[in-house]
Amino acid sequence: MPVHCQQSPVLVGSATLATLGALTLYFGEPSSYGKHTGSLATAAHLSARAAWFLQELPSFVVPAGMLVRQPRTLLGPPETVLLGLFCVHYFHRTFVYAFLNRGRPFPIRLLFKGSVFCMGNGLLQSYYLTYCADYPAEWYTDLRFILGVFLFILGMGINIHSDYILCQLRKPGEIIYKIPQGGLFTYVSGANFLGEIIEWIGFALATWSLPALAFAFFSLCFLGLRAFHHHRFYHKIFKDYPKFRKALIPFIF
Ligand code: NDX
Repeated sequence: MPVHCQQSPVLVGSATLATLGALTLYFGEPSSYGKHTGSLATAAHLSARAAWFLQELPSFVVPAGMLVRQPRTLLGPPETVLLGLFCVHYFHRTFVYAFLNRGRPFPIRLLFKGSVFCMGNGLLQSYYLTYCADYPAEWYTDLRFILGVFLFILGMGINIHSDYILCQLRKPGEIIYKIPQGGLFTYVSGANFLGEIIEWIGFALATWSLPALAFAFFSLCFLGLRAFHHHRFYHKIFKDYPKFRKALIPFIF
């Protein structure tokens, strides 16, 4: 049976994402995984690799499932290409990043919440692009699409490079923290987060859609706050932490 675009789930989903972003900022507490994990003795947890794989998997499976049902042409309509970009990000996050990760064990309670979040967001973005978006053929030459895709690719490059630097800091089995060096870490403590924020702002521009704007806003709130907490953590534990380095935005903040 053909599915038709329903505006209300799109509006409710986007408003929920934006509200979660605003609540994250309002409470101002870091999510308690990684550097901000509480006592590992009291909470049930899973290895970081398994946790990131399981948590991010729905963000790939849901849109990829919708993508394979689209008609296959060399360069499909813009909505298919944009959904493809979303899948590329989450393919890397699920099948590559998760297995490079040498992080501390991840609390199962947060893993469950993270999976629900990834499922909801994957469904929202792919539902919108599959059933609601209707771009004209000229969208490929529209400045919003061109600049948005450029920012998406730039942000993804920064994010992957920075995450790779972080994942290489430890030898297998180590759980200590070191000062990240190189790439955008020269300028900011949250280089990987800055890359991801640029990526989703680019995606919002290229799709010109409410769900993508809401996700960019959520990422800005969640990752911006996380960058701020990481920066504070580094200053607390490293007396020789580079003074010049900012939290998220080079030279500014
Ligand atoms: N996952 C997005 N909130 C999150 C999981 C948790 O993809 O209920 C948001 C995502 C979820 C969260 C997700 C949504 C909100 C939730 C939350 C749980 C509770 C919360 C559901 C879904 C919630 C309310 C109440 C509002 C509803 O040991 P370690 O882990 O610290 O090791 C780290 C290592 N490392 C170092 N090693 C040595 N020396 C150092 N100095 C090191 N610094 C770091 O590097 C890790 O192994 C690795 C990376 O660590 P870190 O802390 O820099 O990044 P991390 O936060 O783990 O993110 C990893 C990547 C990164 O590229 C980031 O941009 C992306 O994932 N990400 C992460 C979170 C959300 C997100 C993207 C997005 O919103 N777009």
